Amino acid sequence: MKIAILCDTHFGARNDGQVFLDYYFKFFDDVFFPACEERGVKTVLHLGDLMDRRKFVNFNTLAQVRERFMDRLQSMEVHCIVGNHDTYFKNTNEVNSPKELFGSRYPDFHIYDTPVELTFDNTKIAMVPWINKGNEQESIDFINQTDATILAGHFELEGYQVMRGVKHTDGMKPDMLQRFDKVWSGHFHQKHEENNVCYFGTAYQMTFADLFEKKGFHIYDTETDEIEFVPNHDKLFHAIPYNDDINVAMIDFRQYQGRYIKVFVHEKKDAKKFDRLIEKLYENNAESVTILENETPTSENVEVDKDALATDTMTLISSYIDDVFSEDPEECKRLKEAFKELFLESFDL
Ligand SMILES: [Mn+2]
Repeated sequence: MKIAILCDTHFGARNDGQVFLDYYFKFFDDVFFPACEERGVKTVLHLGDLMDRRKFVNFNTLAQVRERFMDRLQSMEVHCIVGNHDTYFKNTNEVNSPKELFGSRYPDFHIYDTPVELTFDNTKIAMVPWINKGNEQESIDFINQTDATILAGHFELEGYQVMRGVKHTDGMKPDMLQRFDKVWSGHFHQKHEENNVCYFGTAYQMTFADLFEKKGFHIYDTETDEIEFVPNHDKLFHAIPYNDDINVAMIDFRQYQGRYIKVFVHEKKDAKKFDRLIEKLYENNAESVTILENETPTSENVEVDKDALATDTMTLISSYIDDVFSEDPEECKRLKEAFKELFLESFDL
């Protein structure tokens, strides 16, 4: 049988922005549901972070998620674990938005806030929701004793990429997951794979940092043990490199409607031509246009380069804490943990 895998849908992201929500649903309308129908997929795994906001829900977002996502999934059996964005408290998964919002309304939408083993044909998959202080031991015991060959979760694993080029320096050690044939995870939003661990990434762009990332979703076939990647080519974020050779008349501006654009200017002697380009973008209702002078779009400058700062910033903070609280190692430890948590939260995974 074929099983579709989703994760990190983050409905309601960017302050419940309608542009984002429409763009997310477009993936489901144009890519996800048609691809599932074509392949006869009747089962879906969701690896956490269904909703974006941890504490509240915007009812306009909720109404649309029901109508344009949940209602359409009703012909399928869905197994959803909770992610860090789905839980109200930091130290327990017990109060979580999927259960509160959708729990009893959708009988075939199963929500797990504790670990579970599921069997599809002859394939056993162990599913582990977000690991926090309260359920850490229980989760580890479960991982150590399950005889499932595939482990799926919302893992924060050391050595994997928080953002492209930035490795997470703390968290769970991947060694303890070595014995599984495959480890599948949500949480880190860039699609990447190393050893037996695969982070699927978000199915669509979430920030400008996704400009050069491959987006889409995956379908696992229990018979062949193979994973198919179904690409989503629709982009919310675009880079336009500008120099005076550009032929404005040849550009199809309709693709930029409702989209976020960064124009990277290399050379601009022909001010008229440049103005025409910018005017055309606004005429075609680009959602946002940002002009960057003397720049080339690279994976480094498409977004403020938080990542290069990442390790350095934490090292800096840590050594400051060490200096100031050198007499109180307990306090040092507590502060470092609190800062790290805040820092990671700023990435909004
Ligand atoms: Mn996430």
